[in-house]
Amino acid sequence: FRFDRALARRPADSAVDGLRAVDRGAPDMVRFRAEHAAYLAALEAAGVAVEVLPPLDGFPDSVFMEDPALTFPEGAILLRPGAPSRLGEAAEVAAELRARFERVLAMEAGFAEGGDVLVTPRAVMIGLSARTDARGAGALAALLAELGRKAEIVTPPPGVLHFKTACSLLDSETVLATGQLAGFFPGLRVVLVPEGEEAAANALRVNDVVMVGAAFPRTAEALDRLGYRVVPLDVAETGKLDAGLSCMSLRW
Ligand code: CIR
Repeated sequence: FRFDRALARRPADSAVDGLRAVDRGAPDMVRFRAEHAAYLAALEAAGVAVEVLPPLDGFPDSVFMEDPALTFPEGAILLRPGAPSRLGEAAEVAAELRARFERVLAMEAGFAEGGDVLVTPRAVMIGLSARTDARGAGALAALLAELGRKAEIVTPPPGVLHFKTACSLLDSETVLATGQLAGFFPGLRVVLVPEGEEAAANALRVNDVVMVGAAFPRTAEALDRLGYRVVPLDVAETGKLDAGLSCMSLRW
């Protein structure tokens, strides 16, 4: 969770057509852009140098940079998003990563999205989902091994979009998770999000702060009591596209 750099992409006007499991209306683009800008400012305030790429109108979900690639200080991996409308996002980010990393590996089989990948000190956890299949998870595990990272493939219960929709890393020993993932993290301390605030589990630890959705005061209070420095961020419009705080940047 220590990061020096991040890469983000401005929301395209086409984000109103972004994928969502339940249609609660299109995001209001003025507010969505404001949420995105506040998020980038919070990353900068946390000590991260953020580079922002121009919007890609042909890819409504391309603001969610986390899904088509993985980044580590030692190299990057181009993924194969399982949503057909998002598969082409990997090619769009390829040159950007090659300009910033000496090693850029690329998946060639199956499907995997970055939202299904939780980096913990013990292993890089890959959750199977409607977007990440067993073949893709296996291919990704092999690429992670090339970067010297151990992978662990897990099968979360169905119903959440991505593994990290329901969990996030709080520090090297602690994970924030919904009750349904309580048993998934042997060797780590698990802080459960309060009932009714399940969406708060997509928090984002960056350097000394934990960014949490502003609509989740009980989660913020619980984390504050545990000694974390909480930065609440409005993600109301972002949430209409089933996305949260981890989704909007690649970090390394
Ligand atoms: C999608 O369905 O792909 C986007 N609307 C949301 C992606 C959220 N990304 C993430 O959780 N990593």
